[in-house]
Amino acid sequence: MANVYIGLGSNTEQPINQITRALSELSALPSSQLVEHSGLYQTRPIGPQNQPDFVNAVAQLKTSLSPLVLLGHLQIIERRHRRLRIQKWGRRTLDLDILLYGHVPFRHPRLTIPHPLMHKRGFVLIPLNELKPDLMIPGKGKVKNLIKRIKPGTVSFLT
Ligand code: A4P
Ligand code: MG
Repeated sequence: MANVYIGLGSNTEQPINQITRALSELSALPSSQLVEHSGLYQTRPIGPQNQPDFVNAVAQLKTSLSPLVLLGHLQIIERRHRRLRIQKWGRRTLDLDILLYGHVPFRHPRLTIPHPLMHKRGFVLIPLNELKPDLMIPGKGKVKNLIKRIKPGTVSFLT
């Protein structure tokens, strides 16, 4: 079983609800087990500023699904949440990103792991730090060190 971290984000149509439902859908994935998840955080948008704050969280899974099969399942969940893609980095009902899959990088036209910008983003690092501060992001460093570069006040614990 591979150890996998998934980033969850939502900023429309009752984001807390979207994330809570998505966590329970992750716990029902085949050949997988939801190990734990962070709390929910309210985060300032990165990218276009004319959109609501996001709710973000991170979940840890153990899975025997391959990276691409897992991505397929996550996209089915996104579609179930009536995910629309209107604007790059714009508002969305649900975004599910594969942050890390084991310790190995994975490169494919549809999937890049580690998620390329995760080491710079407070909305990923702060929830991840709650779960695994000593986790190493390959080539970037430990989560607990990377969070020192996050601008204070952009991520706040919700629930
Ligand atoms: N894809 C490649 N690698 C991955 C991966 N590791 N995990 C591909 C998931 N998907 C991956 O994604 C586009 C394509 O990326 C997918 O079809 C998949 O094959 P998308 O979710 O349709 O597009 P997107 O999310 O708009 O683009 P992108 O570049 O993934 O954006 P991010 O990096 O997800 O950023 N601000 C706050 N506060 N909180 C947020 O959650 N999210 C974003 C989106 C911007 N600002 C934010 C937040
Ligand atoms: Mg995405």
